[in-house]
Amino acid sequence: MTVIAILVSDIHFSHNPPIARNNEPNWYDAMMRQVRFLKELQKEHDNPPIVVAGDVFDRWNTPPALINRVLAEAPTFYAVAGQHDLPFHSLSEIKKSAYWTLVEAGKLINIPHDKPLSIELSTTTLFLYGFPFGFPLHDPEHPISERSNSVHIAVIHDYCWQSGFSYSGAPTEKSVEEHSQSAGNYDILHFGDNHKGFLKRVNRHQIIFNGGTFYRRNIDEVDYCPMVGLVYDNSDVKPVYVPVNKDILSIKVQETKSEENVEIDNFVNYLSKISLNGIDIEEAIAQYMVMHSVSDAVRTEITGLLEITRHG
Ligand SMILES: [Mn+2]
Repeated sequence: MTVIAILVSDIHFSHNPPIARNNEPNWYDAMMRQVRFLKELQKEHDNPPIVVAGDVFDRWNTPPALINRVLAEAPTFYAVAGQHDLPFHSLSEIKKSAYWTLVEAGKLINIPHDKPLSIELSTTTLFLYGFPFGFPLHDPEHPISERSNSVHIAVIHDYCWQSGFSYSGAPTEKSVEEHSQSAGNYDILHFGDNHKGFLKRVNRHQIIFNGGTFYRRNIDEVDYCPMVGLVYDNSDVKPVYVPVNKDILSIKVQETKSEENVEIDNFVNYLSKISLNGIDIEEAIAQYMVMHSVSDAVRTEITGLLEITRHG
């Protein structure tokens, strides 16, 4: 059997580390460890396409520093946009996004939502059907009649509910069964959005692969092992667990603020509240220093600054 695709969900490349990953010496390097794993996995299986079911970036306006790192180190991949990739969750704004920078650079091939994208592979033809955030899943317009030598995957960014793999209060009407009923024609439904990954077989011939988060971002994921899915040419899917033994997961210890920081915070807060119309700023500051017990160091600093502005 030949591997014809690697399925990945919810990468959420982010400039800042999530709080639980705050003690990583270098968050970009930590992210790139798993990118390297993905590249090696791809090479091992003779370079099948990598397919991402949305939320490539954590924010649509990711800074160039991270975009450049992704451009330099990530393999080329296929994807649909998740809500995190889109300005104001709006697909019509997609061309303003970091996601689209990758498209323009040829790093990311956007799977269209109006027609399937076909990829000729040595043993089969792979068809990808795009359902980015906000586009409800449905069966293909032209029924898939000839099943031999082709594998059909719907790539969807929408919540897929499954008992035991959902947060409490998650929309249960978007269950595996509901999704499968509205799109029973595809061989595989590849979901993004629900960060708890699972793989489920329904109706004998269809596989639901909800990849889950690619990185461990929360402290409650301490026992979670991220996975990707290997798709075989008989349309079977097998999970591969991502090595995370080098991850540093920790609860951020809130640093106690030094007394001076608290004073400055209070002062800035005070200044932001007073209306400067008709009030002499110097007078307002002097009043503040009388009313509050401002330390000598801060008083000297402020008086010094006022002196400078006066002689401007
Ligand atoms: Mn997500």
